[in-house]
Amino acid sequence: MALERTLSIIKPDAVAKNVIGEIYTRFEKAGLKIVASKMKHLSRKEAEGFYAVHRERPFFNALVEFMISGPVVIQALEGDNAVLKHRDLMGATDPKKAEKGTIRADFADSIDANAVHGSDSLENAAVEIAYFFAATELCPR
Ligand code: RTP
Ligand code: MG
Repeated sequence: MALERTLSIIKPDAVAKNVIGEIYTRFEKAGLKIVASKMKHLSRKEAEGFYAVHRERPFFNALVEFMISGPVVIQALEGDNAVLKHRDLMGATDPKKAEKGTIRADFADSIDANAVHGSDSLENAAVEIAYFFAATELCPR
């Protein structure tokens, strides 16, 4: 098993629903450690930069508007197979297609307001963690 880190964001809809703790508990119960954490209201520039790979997609503007509609909680998670493990906990992008018991099935309302973000590869995880956290803000245990 490979020890990995991944970037996780609790999106504005889930923060508004007051389920930060419930989502953190799922990470911890799955063996993922929170090694960095911050709450932040993203600027438009920050959200656009974070989702730059989706710039040409039809949903880009809606995605950015949604991500800046309220504060988010951003964390780096560490554990065995953290990238895939976290994606499994999240469930499919569209909550209607997400497996029962996943975060999106339980807390998301739509494909736009879908509760959480998670890095989709180890390579992207490193880039996304560095986008939000300085190396000195990571606290491996
Ligand atoms: P995320 O990046 O947020 O973890 O989500 P994901 O990998 O499951 O999905 P991705 O394809 O990376 O898309 C990023 C976010 O854009 C919104 N989206 N809307 N209307 C649409 O067809 C559509 N497709 C994607 C979702 O909010 C998705 O989380
Ligand atoms: Mg994605």
